[in-house]
Amino acid sequence: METLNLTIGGMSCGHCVARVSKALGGMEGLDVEAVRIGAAELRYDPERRSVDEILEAVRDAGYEPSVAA
Ligand SMILES: [Cu+2]
Repeated sequence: METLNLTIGGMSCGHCVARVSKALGGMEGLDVEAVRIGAAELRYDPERRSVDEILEAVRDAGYEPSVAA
């Protein structure tokens, strides 16, 4: 598993945290370590999941993710 830290624009409250958690929580090959307002800490299996797919899921939930440095 690889670690992936995201910064996520557009999150402002607990509902946003719940939406992002839900969007990511159902994905195979992805473990959600933590979601906070504006950030998420994830672990993913690069053989089953791409970073682009993960970013896409967050975008589909209505937010603006980017990979943290
Ligand atoms: Cu919110």
